Amino acid sequence: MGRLGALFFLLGGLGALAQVCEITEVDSELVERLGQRLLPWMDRLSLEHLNPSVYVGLRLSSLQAGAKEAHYLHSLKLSYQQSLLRSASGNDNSDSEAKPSMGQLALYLLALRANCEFVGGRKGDRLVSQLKRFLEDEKGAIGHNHKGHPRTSYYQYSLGVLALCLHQKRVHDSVVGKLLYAVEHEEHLRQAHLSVDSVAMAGLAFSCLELSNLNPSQRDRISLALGRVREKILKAQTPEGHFGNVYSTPLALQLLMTSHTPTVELGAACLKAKAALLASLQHKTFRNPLMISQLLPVLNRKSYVDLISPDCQAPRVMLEPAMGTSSQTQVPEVIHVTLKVSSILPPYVQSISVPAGSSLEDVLKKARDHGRFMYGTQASLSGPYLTSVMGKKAEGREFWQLLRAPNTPLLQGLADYRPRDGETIELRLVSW
Ligand code: B12
Repeated sequence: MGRLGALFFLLGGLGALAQVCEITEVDSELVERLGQRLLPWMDRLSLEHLNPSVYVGLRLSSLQAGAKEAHYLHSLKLSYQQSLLRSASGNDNSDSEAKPSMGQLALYLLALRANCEFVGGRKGDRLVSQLKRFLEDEKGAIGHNHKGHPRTSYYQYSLGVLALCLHQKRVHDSVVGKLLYAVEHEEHLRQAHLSVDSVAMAGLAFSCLELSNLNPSQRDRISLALGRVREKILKAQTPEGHFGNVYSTPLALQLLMTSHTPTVELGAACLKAKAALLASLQHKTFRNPLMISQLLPVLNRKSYVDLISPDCQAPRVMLEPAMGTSSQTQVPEVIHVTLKVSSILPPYVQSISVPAGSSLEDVLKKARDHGRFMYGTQASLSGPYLTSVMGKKAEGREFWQLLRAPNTPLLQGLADYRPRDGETIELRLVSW
């Protein structure tokens, strides 16, 4: 057999072995280092900073944070229940205080399931009714003819359906129907760069519904939609192996792992994606706690669908805080970043000097404190979200997009992206 023949033989063999989407064991040190990055975030216990996704990610991982983890759930319960129930009862005078959104309420319900709890009692029932109401409102916003859009997004809609399903709460066929329609006519989910995340979240919701059989009259449509989701995700694989981009790959893998229909294509695609993810872990691509929280379950071969019947007794390794690295005494090098805003009149262009390693948020702060630049942000589970620039607020379905000139959308937000010397960053008001 020639060399080429041997290669085909080997690849064929691998393909034949790898049929379902299996994530084989990952170097435990690598996983631990990833988990350690979550620990400092778990000390931030205000409503603005509490992140139910972090709790879910940790509980579905091979790691634990002992008492810190229990305290975190306790703080989540206090803050979320208080603020959600207050807004439900109409006794809410705290307009200035952000209330958890539909998706955040859904993630909170996931966190309860991750601790093997079912929502129950009077307070629990009110949370369930609130989430059902949110979904009904969103269904209304999409409209009978499916021409409208949810006020939040199909991603949050899917999270809502998933959360109720995990708690064995049935939603009306017409609510599931809107999500089915969106996947069947996928242009509704095609929101530029983020279609893979949204499709994967819809798939996780369908996968839960399929297993729980809560909407039996839609069984066949759900199975077909799941097939479409898988197909779409597989088609979105990049030559490096990511599904969509590096940050949508964890959710995509969570979804693919729920598939029990083995195909050679599926197994091979997952092997490639795992290799790509491992390579990015070496490069510390995953620093954002939300992103880490979506990845950790995958590295432990789990998905959100496992929250149907979570294993709360599974042994998990205790996380120890990372050793501090020696502080640098050298004066850091200064870099120059050009900040550009063309969506306003007159356009803004300014070169800003910051220490090397600064985040884009540091650049914006410097431009504001030492010039005429203005911007506003809003806290989110992914970090600070840019909401306004030079007094111009993104409204409705607009957002301030972050780009590296000339035209490359950034894959990270203000707090995480670190510009290089000489780079031009554009802030552009666009519709999604
Ligand atoms: C929907 C969505 C959007 C919508 C949000 C509007 C809306 N009404 O929903 C739009 C299209 C506007 C958007 C924009 C961006 N997004 Co986006 N988005 C998502 C998505 C699919 C779901 C977010 C969500 O609803 N989460 C659930 C709710 C409960 O959590 P939440 O915190 O309350 O949700 C809010 C925030 O997530 C915020 N938001 C959305 N995207 C981003 C990105 C960042 C960095 C921040 C800080 C906040 C933020 O909008 C949500 C609604 O208010 C995620 C996918 C994922 N895997 O998480 C990507 C995702 C979070 N987005 C991402 C990115 C990169 C961006 C942009 C920075 C792209 C760009 N180059 O401009 C911008 C944000 C720029 C800014 N102004 O700060 C990445 C983040 C990767 C990372 N390293 O952290 C993700 C993971 C997608 C991906 N695979 O690349 N996004």
